[in-house]
Amino acid sequence: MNDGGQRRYGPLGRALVIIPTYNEAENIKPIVTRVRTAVPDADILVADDNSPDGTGKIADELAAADSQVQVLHRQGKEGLGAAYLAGFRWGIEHGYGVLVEMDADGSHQPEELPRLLTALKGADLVLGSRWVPGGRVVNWPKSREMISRGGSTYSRLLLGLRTRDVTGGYRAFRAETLQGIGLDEVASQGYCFQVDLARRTIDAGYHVVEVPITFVDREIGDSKMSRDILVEALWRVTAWGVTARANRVLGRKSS
Ligand SMILES: Nc1nc2c(ncn2[C@@H]2O[C@H](COP(=O)(O)OP(=O)(O)OP(=O)(O)O)[C@@H](O)[C@H]2O)c(=O)[nH]1
Ligand SMILES: [Mg+2]
Repeated sequence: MNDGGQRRYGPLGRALVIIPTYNEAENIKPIVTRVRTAVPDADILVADDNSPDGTGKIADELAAADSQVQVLHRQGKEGLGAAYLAGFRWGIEHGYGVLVEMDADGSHQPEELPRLLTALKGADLVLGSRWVPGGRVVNWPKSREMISRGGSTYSRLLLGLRTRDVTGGYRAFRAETLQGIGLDEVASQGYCFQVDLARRTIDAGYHVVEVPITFVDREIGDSKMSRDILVEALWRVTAWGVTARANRVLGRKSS
């Protein structure tokens, strides 16, 4: 992570809040309403993976009533990472300067987004962070907190990152940052998608800033966290760490 140094940052441009959804029928309307109230200038893209509970249809109704809400319908459940990649591409094609990641379940509070966007004026990527002073989690079972903290610590140590919260999914990217980190090569799907984007951004020398957030556990709907997602995260992070070390020993630049 560099410190931003003397760099000058260009104006932010229009912001697109990307909300991936899979079976979030009860959550989608409240979250869209909250985002529209908290950041009236930002547009919203719901990226729905053909949710069986009809989330996509509700999103269509919200879009029909509000020109600042759009829906990207995808064929079927392909994971959070694939939904974000499709959302990023859509946003970049449509000329947005800022791409925001936000869960649909209320864990990421839209009311905190103005603080993230203000920090992005002097950064390439802003991470909403639970593990910096001022950040916290509310109503999270101890087991989930342990997994998340452990995942962040393991990733940080193995990948040599100084960032505290590398697994969180409340983030604001400048479009140029996403264009500069090789999105076409990102294959991670679940939880480790966030680690993957963070490490690529940091390794590419971009300036990353953490802003404390209060993360609230979902109250409605089912978690998509699964054993498969955790296993994917563990093996991918381990493989990246081992490859980077091997490349260092062999004197090659890590990819
Ligand atoms: N489009 C799409 N969205 C997904 C998929 N998996 C999860 N999501 C969405 O991604 C966001 C994060 O998923 P969550 O299930 O909340 O995952 P989590 O925050 O790790 O787990 P909990 O908060 O404990 O439920 C939510 O908005 C989900 O609806 C998927 O395969 N496709
Ligand atoms: Mg969640």
